[in-house]
Amino acid sequence: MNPNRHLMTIDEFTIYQSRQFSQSTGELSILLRDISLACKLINKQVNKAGLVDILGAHGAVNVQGEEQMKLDIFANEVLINVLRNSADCAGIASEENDDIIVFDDAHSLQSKYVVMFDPLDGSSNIDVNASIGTIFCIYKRVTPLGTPCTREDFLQKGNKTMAAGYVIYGSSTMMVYATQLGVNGFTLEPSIGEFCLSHKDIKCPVDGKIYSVNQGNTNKLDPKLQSYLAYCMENDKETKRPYSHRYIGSMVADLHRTIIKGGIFLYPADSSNASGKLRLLYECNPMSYIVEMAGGIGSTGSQPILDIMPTELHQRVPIFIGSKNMVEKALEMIS
Ligand code: AHM
Repeated sequence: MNPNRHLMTIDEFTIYQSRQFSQSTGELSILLRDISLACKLINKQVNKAGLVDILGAHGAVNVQGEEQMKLDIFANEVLINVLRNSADCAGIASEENDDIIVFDDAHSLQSKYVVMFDPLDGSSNIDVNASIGTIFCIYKRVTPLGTPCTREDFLQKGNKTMAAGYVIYGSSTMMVYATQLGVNGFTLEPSIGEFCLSHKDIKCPVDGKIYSVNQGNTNKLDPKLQSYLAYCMENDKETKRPYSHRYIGSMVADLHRTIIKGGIFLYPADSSNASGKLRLLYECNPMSYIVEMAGGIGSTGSQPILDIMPTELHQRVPIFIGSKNMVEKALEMIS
């Protein structure tokens, strides 16, 4: 192996970025390193899913009334345990837990960050070997250091995000994370067990040709939304329609494609789900932060996702997200 390697690991990259700020304490870099460690452990288990008796419903039902798979529980526990041992995490909120978990040992009480995550998104895809992912975001707490963190630290607007990211367990495993400095992607190099910089300064194309939605829900949508979907399918040479339709049913996978190739992803409200299906804190906020840092848009249809003041840990919101021009067109048609 050439010792003058060109590979840059995620740790080297976060250290390089934090050196650009004289006030940086390196705590955010440590948290990102810990999350990447947890995701490597999850990845290992995801890769083995077909081999061991870990597939299938675990029988428990999560707070949204959905059946949990064993891998969801595993991923949740790994993230909680790694972050509990982290030097810089005051507490967590997870899509799989009713309430926040406070880390109240003497060291964690002094930590200034809290972390929210969806440990394994798109879990209905596990059985069929399609891509799934982990989504996370990091906030600076608002309660005083030295005290236990509270719900107030988690119920912050998305525009207060310090860093957000996802890991996609797909044909290769990749971690993408965003800070105010931009969005970068790291592919897991299995031979050294490190995420290495592979997609520098990711920008979401301003336009695209793919729309991503559960089209089976069309009859439950309001007429304006139905017209928008009809518009996506219409023949128009000038606007290069019809668009292609792609929908895996795994937000991380559908949005990863949207960010890289351009497009729009939507999960609107419908007659069965007045607020849509996806969760503000664990899915919509982190994904909107990443997409917006890459130059795209994340909206509920009537306001930017990142401007919502959350009132509940498990709040759901409708979402329209992706390439700037495509989302703007959708918003124009549904307003
Ligand atoms: P899950 O993690 O229980 O599978 O649910 C979350 C997923 C998102 O990843 C995805 O975008 C959406 O739910 C799919 O929902 P639907 O099957 O209603 O289209």
